[in-house]
Amino acid sequence: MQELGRLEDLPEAYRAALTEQNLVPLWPSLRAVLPPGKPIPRTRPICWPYQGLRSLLLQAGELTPIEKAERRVLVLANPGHGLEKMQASATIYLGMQLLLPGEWAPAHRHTPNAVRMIVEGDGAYTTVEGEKCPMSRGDLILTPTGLWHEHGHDGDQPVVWLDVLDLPLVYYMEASYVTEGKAQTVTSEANDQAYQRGGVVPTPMFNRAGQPFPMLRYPWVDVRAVLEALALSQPDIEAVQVAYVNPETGADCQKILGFSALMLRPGERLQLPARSCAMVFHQIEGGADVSLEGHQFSLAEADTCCIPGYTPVTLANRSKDHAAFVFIADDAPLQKKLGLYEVRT
Ligand code: GTQ
Repeated sequence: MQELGRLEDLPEAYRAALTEQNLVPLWPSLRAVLPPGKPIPRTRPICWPYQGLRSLLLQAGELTPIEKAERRVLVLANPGHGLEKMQASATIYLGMQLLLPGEWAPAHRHTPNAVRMIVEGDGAYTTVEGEKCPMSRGDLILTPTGLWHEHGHDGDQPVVWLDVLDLPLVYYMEASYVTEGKAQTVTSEANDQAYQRGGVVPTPMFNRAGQPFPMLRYPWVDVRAVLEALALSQPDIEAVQVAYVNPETGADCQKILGFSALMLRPGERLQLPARSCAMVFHQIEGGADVSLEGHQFSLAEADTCCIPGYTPVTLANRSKDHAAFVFIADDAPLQKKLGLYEVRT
């Protein structure tokens, strides 16, 4: 590839004249913005083990009352982007949130989409647009763009969950903002029972639900049971994986980030081809090794890691006797909508 002229090759006075008129020559930066073959990611492969994080999060519970935090969260920040940017990848934000018994994180709504993957504790709930969604380990709860949400806790132990938001993207688009609100009135319990069984959806008076987010809570007991059944009934399937979708349309459950759950059968090693999207892996149960060029992370329960796009990765269940379960988040839905999605085999 042809080497291009550098900024220093240009006369000082010429450069000053350009700057004066807010102009920039492209050629010194062309290879940086259009690198050959594949992007140069800022996103580094990073692992955030839960145990160390957990003790700091519990300490935050003592240091900062909920009223002073609104959301008591430690952000899983990728140093490749700069910690202060609070992003795991170009589009993905990850945060571990702590709610103590009796605490309440007040209602608000915002433009970024969020999901929560419950990590530990019982008795907490998120109310989304009046729908009360109880939180148990492994449950996925959506709080899509524009929907009111608040968190409460009637149990007696700390509750921790992983927040996954498309905040870095929405912030970059200068489209991120919040509206504060009053406590919501609970109008219904989580609607997950209505979509218990694939292939049928409620049609009250022959009317299909028109709302964009008909299902807000995906209980882990159900997702886990589907994975177990899939592994049993289709032993030759390449990957025992299910996507979290909108049960009315079958499309990804959110527009920007995609979510799935993967079961690694005892002793299984799964090679994933390089895909253009960045990925996050969060261990729900068991232990898995995540290997990519130059890095290996040994995920234990509740550990989280991220990898940049265009990177082949191998996931291996460390146990020969027990299945391992991994929650995966990526930005494939966004990339597909933009026509940027690639799989390189
Ligand atoms: O729980 O609403 O981690 O608004 C970041 C922003 C959690 C939340 C985060 C938020 C929330």
